[in-house]
Amino acid sequence: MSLHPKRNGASSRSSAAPPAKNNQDKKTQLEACTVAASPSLTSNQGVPITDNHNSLKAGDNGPTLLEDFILREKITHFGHERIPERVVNARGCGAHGYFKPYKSMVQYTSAAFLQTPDLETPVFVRFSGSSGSQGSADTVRDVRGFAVKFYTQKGNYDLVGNNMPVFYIQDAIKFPDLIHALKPEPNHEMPQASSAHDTFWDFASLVPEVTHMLMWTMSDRGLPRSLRMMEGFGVHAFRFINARGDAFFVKFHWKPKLGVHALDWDEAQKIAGKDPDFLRRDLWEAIEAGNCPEWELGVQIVDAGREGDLEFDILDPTKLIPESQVPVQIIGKMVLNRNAENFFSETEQVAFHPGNLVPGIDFSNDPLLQGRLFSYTDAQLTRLGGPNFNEIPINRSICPIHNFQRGGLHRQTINKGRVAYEPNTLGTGTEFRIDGAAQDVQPPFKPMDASKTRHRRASFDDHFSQATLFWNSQSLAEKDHLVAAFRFELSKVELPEIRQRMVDNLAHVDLKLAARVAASLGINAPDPKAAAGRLGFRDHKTTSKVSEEPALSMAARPGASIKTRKIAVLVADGVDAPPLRRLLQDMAATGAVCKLVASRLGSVSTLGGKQLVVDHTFANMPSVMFDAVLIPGGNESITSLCTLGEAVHFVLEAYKHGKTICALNEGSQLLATLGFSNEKNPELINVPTPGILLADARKVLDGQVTQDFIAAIALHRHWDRLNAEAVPA
Ligand code: HDE
Repeated sequence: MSLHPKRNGASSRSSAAPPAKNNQDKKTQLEACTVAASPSLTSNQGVPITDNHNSLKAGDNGPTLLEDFILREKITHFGHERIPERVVNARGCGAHGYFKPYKSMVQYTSAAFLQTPDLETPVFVRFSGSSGSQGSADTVRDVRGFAVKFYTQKGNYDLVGNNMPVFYIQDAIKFPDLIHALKPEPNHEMPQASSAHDTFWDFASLVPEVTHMLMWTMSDRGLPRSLRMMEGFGVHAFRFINARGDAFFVKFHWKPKLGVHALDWDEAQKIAGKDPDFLRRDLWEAIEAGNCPEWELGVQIVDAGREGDLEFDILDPTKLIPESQVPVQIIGKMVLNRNAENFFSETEQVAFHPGNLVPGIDFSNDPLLQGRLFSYTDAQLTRLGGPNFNEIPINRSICPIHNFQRGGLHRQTINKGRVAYEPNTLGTGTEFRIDGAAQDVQPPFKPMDASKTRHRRASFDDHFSQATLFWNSQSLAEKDHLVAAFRFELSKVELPEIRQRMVDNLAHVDLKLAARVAASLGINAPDPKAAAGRLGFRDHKTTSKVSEEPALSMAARPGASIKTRKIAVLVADGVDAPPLRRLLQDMAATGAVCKLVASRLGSVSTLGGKQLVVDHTFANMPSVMFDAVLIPGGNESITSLCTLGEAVHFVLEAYKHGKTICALNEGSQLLATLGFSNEKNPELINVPTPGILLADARKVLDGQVTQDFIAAIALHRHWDRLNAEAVPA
């Protein structure tokens, strides 16, 4: 029997037996759905497919025929659609954009993309959570990956960093242990994307070098409000090398233009259920709306040879360089302005590698970085199925590839000629030669006279002083959040001895911190001496030149703009529209995004008898999806909102999460449950409560309400609210 596709589908059957009438009708409907101009469906061999709804069978009621190559091809491809997810950082999202320097860095580096302010270098960025699987929720407590691929004229440069400036461990050999302890426990594969379980804290309490990083992950940095509001760090010391061969240590920083902001832990957990895609959706929507996120690239530069002036080892990745000691120079800007077209082809297949460097940038001997240099290519070989993953479009450099590497799984390039080696005399003159003149400038290699050793440098033994620096630099509210996070995580640990070991370690960061954490855990008060005797414990505290560092606190730098911030406007029939319209206009002018939320979709009628279109319901967009709340006036509207549990809960929750709430006239009645009602508690109306604005609608016209509202939202959250924990939401 011929396998010609024209005769392989419904048409061949139709020649044998006329199809039933309802089949014909179905076909006509389906054909009508097809856009006339679109190219016809084909198999992977380019063969037209005439029926994509019915497999080839022996008669209408018969078995499916193995010869149906259209069916086999489709099902086979489907069965192989997944590739192994990344061992760590499996859940991610990405976007395209560009990087542009503000100034030439020629003094420090010969990196071509940093030589002139006019040059735009395309980039692709992938943000990720590190502990969860591909399908885990976005807002879990975690360190976030911040990986940037620069497609420079001298080849691809990858800056594969995180949103925290330090890492858990000092040596790559501990990475598999760390990740095994962090990931779901191997017997029952629980919990997903969470460090709140015994194995993680067992490891953490036995390896005190993780303590500084724990302070970061347990802080609000572990709960970014948006990927667009997150710092990025290269973590390790790298090296800049200029055209003369001078070397400098460099630490990289990304500073978001929108400020650095976090979610509340209760909020983050709720979002994980309400919208597990919260962070990737936020990034996607911002770029689609033309609100392109921007980061500035900063560098801390230390002359090679002067690193001894720091009181810690610059090669130790559990340490940061305080910004007040070595200021961050801002050298350029990155803008993300285009979403990926296809998640799999781009975001999933992108392959980063901290060893993808360009001339002018080099690694350091940081033992964690050295291990990474091996791991990434090795991981891609399995994940992307062979050594040619550099040919996948998202991984291709923009400059031509010239070398004699050949073959391998999935090779795309058709290399011509008989010569695949160098040097040769058999070539035709078109093959590639080493261009001596273009050789990288390298700093003079220092002779190495060393014995093989597995010894760790004594200068790596200070495990606590920067954790203390971090703690000292936090605001009161940030300290409260840290304590609450440690309590939450450790309360999930079943074995009391692990909890005890951990708080004994924390006593070396700060005794008060440790005592506060221990207080809710049903264990003894922390005992620093008990920690000191344990295996692996080092406490070679250095005297820090810096005791507090403002740059480590998010609260110290709230940021001024409310661009892209989401404001929920709670409405029902009878809403007082004129002041609301004016306020909406003013807010839109600042770049904030206002959405009308009601009990049902459609529209609500205003006091004046007009209609206002509703964007969301209380159920589909709860308060955790917004940054602030506006409650317009209107007696009828407020009376019905006050009797609606969803609306009352919305406001209570927003209060609890420190969000700005502005109520116009009668709108304040919805705050009655919190004691802000002008009717129930007239004396409270003038009590200033951070971020609660009770406004006279007449004042909207003179712009005062808008100004106050904007100023309050710009503070991001009002963490210092009284009794927030007493609010039942
Ligand atoms: Fe990674 N890391 N890592 N890592 N890492 C991977 O690469 C590894 C480390 C980071 O969006 C893997 O392709 C080792 C530090 C990011 O595609 C793997 C060590 C930092 C991403 C790997 C580290 C990172 C990864 C997983 C200890 C911050 C996601 C599959 C020596 C500076 C990149 C893969 C993306 C991904 C290994 C430590 C950042 C297994 C062995 C420190 C952002 O190769």
